[in-house]
Amino acid sequence: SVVMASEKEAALAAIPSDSPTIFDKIISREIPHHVVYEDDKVLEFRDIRPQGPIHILVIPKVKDGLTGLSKAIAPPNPQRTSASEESHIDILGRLLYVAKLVAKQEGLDDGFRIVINDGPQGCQAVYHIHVHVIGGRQMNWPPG
Ligand code: IU
Repeated sequence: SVVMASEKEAALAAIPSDSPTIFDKIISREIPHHVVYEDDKVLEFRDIRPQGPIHILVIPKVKDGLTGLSKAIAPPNPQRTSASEESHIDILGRLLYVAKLVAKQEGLDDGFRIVINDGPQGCQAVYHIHVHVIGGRQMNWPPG
């Protein structure tokens, strides 16, 4: 695959679709990543391009059409995409709950940042919903 200069470039080049992503290969252990938490529904692993001393991604093991938080289609190549629906409320809540568990596990007692990038303008590069947990340094506002 192409090495992208920045996450923004990767996000703008990504085509939103419901196809399998690299995260499926992380779930199946086809591509090794540093897993920090796993249960029957959720996997958490260290981001390969950490934006802080701690940077963990929280993903559902079964995507179930949940490419991202909202629908995002990139013309002129709109493949089918799905988006969060009421049936996803349980997994959406679980992602935040286990994000908090791992933040505690990582010793982020003074706080941390939770991010969900959504769609091209939100800088989403991988269309398998994921929650970023970033910590270990002072955050700023507004985000870039
Ligand atoms: P985004 O919210 O879709 O932009 O986040 C995708 C993240 O996935 C990004 O922070 C990447 O560094 C990270 N990542 C990864 O950890 N391992 C990979 O093999 C790939 C991306 I590709």
